[in-house]
Amino acid sequence: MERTFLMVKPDGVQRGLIGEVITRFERRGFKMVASRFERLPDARVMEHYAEHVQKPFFPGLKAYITSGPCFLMVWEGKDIVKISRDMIGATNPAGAAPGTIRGDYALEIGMNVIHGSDSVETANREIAIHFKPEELVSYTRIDEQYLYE
Ligand code: IDP
Ligand code: MG
Repeated sequence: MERTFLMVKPDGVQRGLIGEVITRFERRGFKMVASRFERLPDARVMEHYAEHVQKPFFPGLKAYITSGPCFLMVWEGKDIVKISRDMIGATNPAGAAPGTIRGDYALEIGMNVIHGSDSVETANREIAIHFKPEELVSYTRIDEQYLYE
């Protein structure tokens, strides 16, 4: 079953949106398999955002993402990488559709509430950056027989 890395960013934590984010993914039928609440250490920020370190917005992004604690999660379910990106919405909340997390709760590209992996390959890379294999919990949710045909 496919897995992805999701993270409520410091603005989402400070604005009390952890529960809202979890609720949306739980109700869709996805299953949380790992979580951690922490302030990201610099080394992991560089690794996580390796593709962006040379970009002009990176200093601001690094200051933002380390400005407070984040809520890190691994979730599992059918097609979760694509579906979670659709649920999160466009990177710039100004263009994010209503009904998406960014479209409902954010206004600015530099304060967009949540991170979600953009491909299965990225998901596997990001999960490995933030979690040890033994931190991922395998279990069956009791409603799976009514989620999957
Ligand atoms: P994504 O989060 O939708 O995958 P990416 O392009 O991977 O978007 O960018 C990672 C994060 O970097 C964004 O979520 C946002 O927080 C920040 N970011 C991206 N582009 C900009 C920008 O032009 N200005 C400020 N922050 C940006
Ligand atoms: Mg990205």
